[in-house]
Amino acid sequence: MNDQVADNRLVLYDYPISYNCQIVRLVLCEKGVPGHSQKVDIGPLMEHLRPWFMRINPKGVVPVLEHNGDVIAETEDIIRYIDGTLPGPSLVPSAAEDCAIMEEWLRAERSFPESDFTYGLVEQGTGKIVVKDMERRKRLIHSHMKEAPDLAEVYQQKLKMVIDWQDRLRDPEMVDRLVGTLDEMLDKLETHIGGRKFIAGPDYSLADAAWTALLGRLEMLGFKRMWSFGARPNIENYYISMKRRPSFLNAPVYLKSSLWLVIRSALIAFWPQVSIVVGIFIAIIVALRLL
Ligand SMILES: N[C@@H](CCC(=O)N[C@@H](CS)C(=O)NCC(=O)O)C(=O)O
Repeated sequence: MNDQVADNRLVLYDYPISYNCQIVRLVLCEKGVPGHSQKVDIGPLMEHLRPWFMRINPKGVVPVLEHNGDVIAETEDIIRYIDGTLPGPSLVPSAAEDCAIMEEWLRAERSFPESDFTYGLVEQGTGKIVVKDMERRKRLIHSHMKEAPDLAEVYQQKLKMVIDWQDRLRDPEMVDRLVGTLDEMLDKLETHIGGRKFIAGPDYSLADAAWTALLGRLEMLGFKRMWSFGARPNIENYYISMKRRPSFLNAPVYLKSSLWLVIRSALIAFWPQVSIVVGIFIAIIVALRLL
């Protein structure tokens, strides 16, 4: 989505590397709908937990779409809304049989707990970063709750979501189990996509946007081997053709985590600590020069 094209009627509360935001952006690009992307930093800055955003989406997650005063949350509801309401090619097949296929594949992608998988992998790779991240979320929720007592109930719900998420991430088998689930899902896709250009019917559909984002996320997480080098050649061909579509580049779908995005967010989030460290560093340099 071109965030330079400001159209006041369509605002996507968005974060560049968010998986679900990428699905919405792919759909907007395929429809050819210009909109304005308003960044909500879900990185270390955690803007999505701030009262102004919790008032827009009490679940405290992106994406959220605002269109002509309507506020739509939940990725699946957003993409169906965009397809049904906005101009551009229809991304739901017209034939009932193809439509049923699209629904089945969209359901399969939606049932995969992408955030558990991503955070579980990050935790395996980094040790304690996710644990600290979850503890910080809880602290921020408590402090925002004091700032905005009218949102106490909303924040209590969010706190419960974070605690449940943390419990799921504590399960040491979770990531392995999800790799097994992915294996089964990709086996099915490999059989289904052979000889087809798109997942459902003769044209690009909402299922293609969802699966393109899932394959992109798997590539980002280092799981491209699940289909590349002949492992699942039909998926490989399908993914290559999805990557060649302008929407892939324009959305854009991220294939690498943006280190700069995370560093920038961390610098802003932790600026008091950062400025103390920089201050001490400057004081040491000055003292050394004076000696
Ligand atoms: N059920 C929601 C899930 C959205 C979601 O998990 N969004 C992630 C980014 S992809 C998020 O905002 N995470 C921040 C958090 O949970 O604290 C949907 O389908 O839109």
